[in-house]
Amino acid sequence: MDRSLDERRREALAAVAPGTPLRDGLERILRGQTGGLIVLGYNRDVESVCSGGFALDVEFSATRLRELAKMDGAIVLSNDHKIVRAAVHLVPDPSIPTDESGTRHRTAQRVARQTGLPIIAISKSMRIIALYLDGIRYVLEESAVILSKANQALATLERYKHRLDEVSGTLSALEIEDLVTVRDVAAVVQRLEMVRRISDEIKGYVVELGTDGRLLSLQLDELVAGVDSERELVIRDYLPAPSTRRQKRLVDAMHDLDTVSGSELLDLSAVAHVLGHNGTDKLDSPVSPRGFRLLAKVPRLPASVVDRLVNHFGSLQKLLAASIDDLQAVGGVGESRARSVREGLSRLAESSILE
Ligand code: 3AT
Ligand code: 3AT
Ligand code: MN
Repeated sequence: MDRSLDERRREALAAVAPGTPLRDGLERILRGQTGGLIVLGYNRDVESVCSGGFALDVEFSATRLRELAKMDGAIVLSNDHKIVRAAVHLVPDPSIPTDESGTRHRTAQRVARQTGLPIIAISKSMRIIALYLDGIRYVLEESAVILSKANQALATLERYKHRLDEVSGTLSALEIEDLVTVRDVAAVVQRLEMVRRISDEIKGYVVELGTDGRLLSLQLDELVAGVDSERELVIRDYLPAPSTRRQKRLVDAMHDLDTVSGSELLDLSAVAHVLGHNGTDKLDSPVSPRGFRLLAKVPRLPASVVDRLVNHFGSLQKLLAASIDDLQAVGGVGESRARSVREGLSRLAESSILE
């Protein structure tokens, strides 16, 4: 039950995203200019702050919500969004801090803190829909406003992705020639992480946009297809770990990369450090890949076979030098698969000539 605030925020924003019945109800209240206060969920904690009003047990509809909002007080929805109480006076613990001024908004922020549930306040005077989660307030903006932010982020993502493709192509070429330095690897990981971060931001907008975010979602998927797996493959290629502990170190390195600060991410030495390559002048040290990333580019090769090939040969250079007979010595690799690996690697080698 210990879910991160970010996860709960995305879930709450998804529940009120454009295209949902709940958002339709909120927009009706906004247009009706009555204001409203809505608790998204019913449990013991909510029960303990409810006073007065009346109990209901009716299916949710946007028009019912809007009618009930005409009355003073709050509306309580069950966890599956039935309308369970209306015209309720909420009485949260007055010692809970709040930085709002109007009584509706002070109540919303306190009840959110006290119950852990999302609370929505529709302001009559300011014509704003706000979502409170824990102590934090998020204004639900119109789709057009979110879309313009999202499109800016998408343009940035396109630039980042273009640059990623460049450095990733360079790395492939250097790997074939066995001329890779730590700097080349760090540059790819840096770009992969930048792309991942901006696409995560866009995923947040997609959630907020609901049905208005479908096109954005398609554009995002197309731009970042394969980026997550590429990130893991590069790290597996270059983590300097003894094979027995490689699995654990991979998880650690992925986690460290997730938590690197924005400014550290711009520093290639800091990125190299996360990958386990530290020390002065380390950036110019030569390194060799195990071969995971390039083998993943060979069509129709299952991940289990990739693992076995890398375990058997130990490095990309040995894989490149392997004959069809050598490849067949690996368990699960028959003649046709050996041939397709051989051809796949040769094709990659030819197409990756350095410019
Ligand atoms: P608002 O969004 O509240 O402006 P509504 O469609 O929710 O409109 P209400 O039930 O709040 O409507 O009623 C508002 C007023 O409209 C009340 C009454 O003066 C007038 N009204 C409603 N129904 C009729 C009717 N059948 N004939 C004449 N006037 C009516
Ligand atoms: P507006 O921006 O004016 O809509 P506000 O935060 O200024 O909101 P007000 O003091 O103007 O709030 O109160 C507006 C309504 O909010 C009055 C009442 O219907 C509802 N409200 C305020 N406090 C509570 C409460 N504790 N429980 C239920 N409803 C409340
Ligand atoms: Mn007010």
